[in-house]
Amino acid sequence: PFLQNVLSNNQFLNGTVDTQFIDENPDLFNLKPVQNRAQKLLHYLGHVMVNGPTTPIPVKAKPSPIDPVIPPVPLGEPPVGFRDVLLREGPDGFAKAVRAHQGLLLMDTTFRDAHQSLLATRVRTHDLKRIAPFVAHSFSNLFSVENWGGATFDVAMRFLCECPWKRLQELRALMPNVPFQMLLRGANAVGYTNYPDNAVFKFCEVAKENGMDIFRVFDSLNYLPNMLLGMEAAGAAGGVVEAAISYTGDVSDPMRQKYSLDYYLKLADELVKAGTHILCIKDMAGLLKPDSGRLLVGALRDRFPNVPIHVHTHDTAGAGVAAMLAVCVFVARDFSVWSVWETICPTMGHCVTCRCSISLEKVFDYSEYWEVTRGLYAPFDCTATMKSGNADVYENEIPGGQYTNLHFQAHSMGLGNKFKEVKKAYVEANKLLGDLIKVTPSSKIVGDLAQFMVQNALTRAEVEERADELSFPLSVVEFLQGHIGIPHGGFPEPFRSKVLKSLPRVEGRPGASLPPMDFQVLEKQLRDAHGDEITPEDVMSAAMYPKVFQEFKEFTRTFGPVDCLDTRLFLDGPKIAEEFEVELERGKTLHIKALALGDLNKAGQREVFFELNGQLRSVLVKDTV
Ligand code: 3PY
Ligand code: ZN
Repeated sequence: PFLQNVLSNNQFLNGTVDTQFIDENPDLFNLKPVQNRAQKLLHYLGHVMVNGPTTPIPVKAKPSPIDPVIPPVPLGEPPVGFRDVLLREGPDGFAKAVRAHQGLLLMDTTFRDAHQSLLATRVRTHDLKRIAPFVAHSFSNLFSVENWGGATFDVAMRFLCECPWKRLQELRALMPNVPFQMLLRGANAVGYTNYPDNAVFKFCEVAKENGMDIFRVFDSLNYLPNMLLGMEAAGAAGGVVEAAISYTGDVSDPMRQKYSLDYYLKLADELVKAGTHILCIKDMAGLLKPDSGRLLVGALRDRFPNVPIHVHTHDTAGAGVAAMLAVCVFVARDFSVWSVWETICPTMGHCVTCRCSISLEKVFDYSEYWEVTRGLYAPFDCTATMKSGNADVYENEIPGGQYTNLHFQAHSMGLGNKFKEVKKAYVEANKLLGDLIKVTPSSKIVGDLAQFMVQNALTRAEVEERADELSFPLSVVEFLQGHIGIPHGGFPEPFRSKVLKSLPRVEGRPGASLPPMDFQVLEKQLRDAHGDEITPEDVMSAAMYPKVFQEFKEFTRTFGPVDCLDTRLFLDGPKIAEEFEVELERGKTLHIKALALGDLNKAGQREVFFELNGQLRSVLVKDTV
C-alpha cells in the first residue's frame, strides 16, 4: 500500500524493526511535514489575502458584504415527492405518473443552468447546500431539480476547487424526495469532445449510484447515433432517459426550413422509437417564439399522446415566459428563479402564477435567498456588463451560457463596443460551417471560428476563398474531420475539403472507432500519483478531465478543503481583524481571526498571521502580485 512516511507504517510503530529497516525503506523517512486541514486552509486564506482570488474574475466587482438568510425549514423528513414514485415504480412507472399528472410540472434549473448562464457556473456547493433542505420541504412537488452535468462538472474542479461528486452526494442527502436531473452531452458526457463508449456508460453508472435520477441526453449536432449512445448509457444505468432535441431556427419561418417542423418530428420519431421515457425540446438559446412553440409542441403532443414532453428554454430576448405560457397547455416545463431582473432564464414566479401547485409565498422566500446569494457572486454576474436582454439572439442563435460568456470576453479584452461585431461574425461563422445546431460543443466551434475571423479581420467570403491556406482553430479542423459527429445536411463543401486537404476523416459515429478506456490502468496511475484514497468517482473525473483533475488534487493537497469556506472568504479572503468560523465537518469547527499581513521579505514572501482556535499561527506566502 501507499505509505506516506514511517509514522504511518505499522511495522515501525509496532517496534518490530531493526536498523536495516532504514536502509531498506528510505522513502519512509522522507518526513515532509503533512499539514493538517486547518493549516492548509490558513495557507489558502493567506494566499488570497496576498495575491487575490485563485479563480479568474471576469468583472471588477467584490462579493456583496450582505449574508443570505436561509428561510426556516420545518423539522423532520420532507414530504414525499416524485422521487418516491420513481423509486417505487422505476423509470417507466415514473414516466407514466408524470404523463398522468394533471397540471404543470416544473424543473428548477437554479442549481445548474441558471447559474451556468448568469454567473459563469460559479455557484458553489456551499451555497447550494444551505438552501437544499428548504427546496426539499417547500417544493416537494417539483418534477426535478436540475443540479448537475453540463459545465458544472468541469467548473467545480477547475475554478471552484471542489469535487463535483461530493456536490451530488451532499445534495442527495439533503433532498431525498425530489428527482435530480443532469445534463448529459450524449457521447461527449460532461466534456467537450467524444469519449470512448465505455467511458460514457461508466460515467452514467457512477452518476446513478451517486443519486442521479433523470438524464437529459442531447447531442450538439442532434446527431442520432451519438444521442442513442447517450440514451443507452443512461438507460443501462437505470436512469430516467430524457432525450432532448436541441432546437434552432424557427419552425414557423418559411425561410428557415433547414430545421423545419418535419425535421423535428422525424427526429422525435426516432427518439421515441428508441424508448425515451421523456421527450425534451431543448431551446438553449431561447429561440422558441410563442407561435412556433404552439406549432411544434402541439404537433409533438398529437403525435405522441403517451410520452411526457418537457420544454426547456432561455429568456435572452425576453420572450421566454411568453413562449412557456403558450406551450404549457401541452406539457411539463421548467423554470429557474432569480429574483432580480432577468436576462437569460425565465423565472419561476411567472409560471407559478399560472398553472401549478407551488406556493408563491415559498417562491418569494426562495427568491430572497438567491437574490442575496447572487450578490456574493458579483465578480461573475453577467448583469455587470449586460444590461438588458437582446432580441438579436433570433439572428445569431447564441446559446444562453455562451451569450454571457462571449459578452464577458469582449468586455475583458476592452472590446465591449465590439460585441456586436463578434455576434455578426458568429452568424457568418455559422453559415460557413453549414448552419449548425449550436450548443456545447458545436457552439464553441462556431464561437472559435467567429473569434478567429474578428482577430484576423476576415469576412466570410475571404475565409471561403482562402480556406486552404488559413490556420484555423483546432476545434474547427476537428469538427470538419468528424470528431463530434455529422451535422444535419452533411459537412459544408467545398469548405471542408479545402480546410482538411489530406487530413484523416472520421467515418460515422466517432466513439465507435475510439479504443475503450482501461479504468483499472487509470486507477493504478491515479493511486501512484495521488495515494490510496482514489475513489471510483475520482477515476471518472480523471477519465473526463485528466489535467483538470490532477490540478484539482494538487491544489487540495496544498490548500485543503476550500469548499468549507464561505463564498466571500473563498473569493476574497478575510479582512484584517475579521473573525469567522469554518465548519470542516459536523462538530468540527475552526474559529479563525485574521490578524496581520507582514512586510515583503527578501525572498519575496509575506508572513500572514492568524489566530486559530485561540492560538497564534502564521503562514508564509509568496507575493506574486
Ligand atoms: C451545456 O452543455 O452545458 C448546456 O448547458 C447546453 O445548453
Ligand atoms: Zn439551458
